[in-house]
Amino acid sequence: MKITKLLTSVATAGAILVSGAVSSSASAESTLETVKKRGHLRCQVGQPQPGFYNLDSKGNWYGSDVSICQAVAAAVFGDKTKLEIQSTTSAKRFIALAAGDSDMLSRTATWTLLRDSQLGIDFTTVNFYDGQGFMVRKDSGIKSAMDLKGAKVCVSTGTTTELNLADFSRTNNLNISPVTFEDKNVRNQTYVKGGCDAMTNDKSGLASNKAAFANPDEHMILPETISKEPLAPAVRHGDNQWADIVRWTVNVMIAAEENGVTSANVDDMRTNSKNPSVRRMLGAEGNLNEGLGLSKDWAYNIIKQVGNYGEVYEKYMGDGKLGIGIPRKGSQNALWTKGGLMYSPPFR
Ligand SMILES: N[C@@H](CCC(=O)N[C@@H](CS)C(=O)NCC(=O)O)C(=O)O
Repeated sequence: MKITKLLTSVATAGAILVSGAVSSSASAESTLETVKKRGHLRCQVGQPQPGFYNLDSKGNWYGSDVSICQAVAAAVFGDKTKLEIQSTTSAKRFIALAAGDSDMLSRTATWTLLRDSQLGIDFTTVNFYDGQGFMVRKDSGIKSAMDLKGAKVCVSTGTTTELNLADFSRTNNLNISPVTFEDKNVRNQTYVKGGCDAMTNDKSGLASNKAAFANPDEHMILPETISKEPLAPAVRHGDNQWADIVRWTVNVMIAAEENGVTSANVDDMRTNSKNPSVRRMLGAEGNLNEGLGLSKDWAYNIIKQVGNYGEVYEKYMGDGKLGIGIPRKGSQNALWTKGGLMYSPPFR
């Protein structure tokens, strides 16, 4: 009988209340079995915002983090639409995942030691390297984060953002007053209406928030990056096979880009590629699918239905019609072959 911690209250990285314990036996149904029986994947994202997770006029979700949800559904069911998206605030996300409301979380969550080891969840692999920044109104005259002495700064609660802001203020003797919000829409409105001198968030989040403002040109993101925010999909602690499925789904998207496999050419690649690694990944040879408990065409389905990492980045994070214009070239989110940090372990 294995004992796992059940968390009833989580204050991101502050006080963690661990109440009692629940037992789970080795014979308990695996997440993969539960998901298959249910007939769809439950995937948690954040409150709608451009780039990561957003809603179209028909109520359909799209975005880079939504694409990871779709990719896991494609891997498990061969159908990216076998998916229920759940939208949760930053403050509630980890409790909801640990409690079993969703099968995975794909929503701008920073991988930290405390979250990985004390909240009943596990991070899989980084799908976006970010860092925290500040946004101000252009007419404020503020040009640097060091100008924020005594400033009121709008920030979401239950985030690393809130904690980093306190560290930054203390380290630099800035005496910043945080103004905290659970609902990011109220946070944004308060900032836009002048209730705060600045707003802080992951820089990609700031670009996303700014893109959704009525007058984005009136705002600017300050040059400083005050933290490391490796954003990674997470799963509930204790089911290694399920963690492998989510981790290798992201790896497929990265490896596909590295090897020039796209949603447009994946059929041709599966039949004609001479690259052994690509052949193994696409199930044309070998049995790499078996340990994951997935069919031979799991990776093919991900790429065919969702696309590789670069395709998804361009569409939602880059200069695509729905994108939020975050340059990838020269950034940490470029492939390792182009000087970035996006790197998949080998398909063998
Ligand atoms: N990466 C940070 C920030 C989390 C976060 O989701 N921040 C932004 C998104 S970039 C936000 O506006 N969150 C509100 C929401 O989506 O509900 C963390 O993991 O704590």
